[in-house]
Amino acid sequence: MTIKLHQKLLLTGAAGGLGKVLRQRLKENCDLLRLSDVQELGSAADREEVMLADLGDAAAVDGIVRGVDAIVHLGGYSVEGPFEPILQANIIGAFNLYEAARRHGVKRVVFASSNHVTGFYRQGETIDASHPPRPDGIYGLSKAFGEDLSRLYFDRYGIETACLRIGSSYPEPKDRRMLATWLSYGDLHRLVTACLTTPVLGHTIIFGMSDNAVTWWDNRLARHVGYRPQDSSDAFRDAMYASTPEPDLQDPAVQHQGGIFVRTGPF
Ligand code: NAI
Ligand code: 15L
Repeated sequence: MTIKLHQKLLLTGAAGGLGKVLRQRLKENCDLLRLSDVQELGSAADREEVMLADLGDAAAVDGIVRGVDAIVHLGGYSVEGPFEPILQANIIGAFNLYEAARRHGVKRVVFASSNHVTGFYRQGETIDASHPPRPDGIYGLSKAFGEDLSRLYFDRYGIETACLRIGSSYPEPKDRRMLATWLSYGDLHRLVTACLTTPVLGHTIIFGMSDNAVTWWDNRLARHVGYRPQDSSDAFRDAMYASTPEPDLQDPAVQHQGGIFVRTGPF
């Protein structure tokens, strides 16, 4: 993947699990990769810039956005938790980012949303981007805000966004649920690259999953993105079934797509 549509790319959340993965790979997609996080990022390597910023700090966010062509926004509170830090990082942080993008003329954003925007759908249902959000907690709600915010900034200002409803992106699936939700790191990079390079992105919601045999999500409304997963959780299936107990079908975490998130949280 060597298409270079963007000269200067901003990667937020660069110190996180997925940020570290994309830090290496996204250099193929740009001339200069600006890395940002509230945590230490180490020194800048060749074709990198490092700028620390708290997403809740509007002036700091303005600084990291100034001068870039596109943004991959991974930064934020990434699990269920108390309202205040989620408010700062995911809600105020997303607002600060889009306001800065508007001021500085950035035209494309890839936003790490989450499957927890729709976590209260049942595991026996197949949903697509036209299904209404059913957040499974404060975290999912904050990502639903980010999706709506990005739609507003597309409708008013023409800033294109791909909202990636990422399933579970890890080296391999960790439990039975993740056989359906798994997104390999290779497919994560393919997905982000497709969103950065497709000629017309518009405002798109796309589920971030590999080519898993069992799936609850249908990406038919995002074909224009041109994302083709090349990995699959299927190779992990037999070992997963052999090493994990039969699920309790009365457990809400087993019944719903969001898994344990549907019964985790501060309330
Ligand atoms: P992570 O928690 O490892 O990384 C998030 C990064 O955001 C951290 O480095 C953290 O320091 C930074 N951050 C948090 N609050 C911040 C603030 N106020 N200002 C600046 N930076 C801040 O999460 P991970 O797994 O790398 O996920 C990346 C993104 O993808 C997150 O937005 C997460 O919600 C989303 N996502 C990840 C999934 C996964 O399977 N890993 C699944 C669904 C969504
Ligand atoms: C997410 O949104 C979280 O960031 C990640 O930690 C995983 O728990 C993932 O969803 C999932 O649903 O497996």
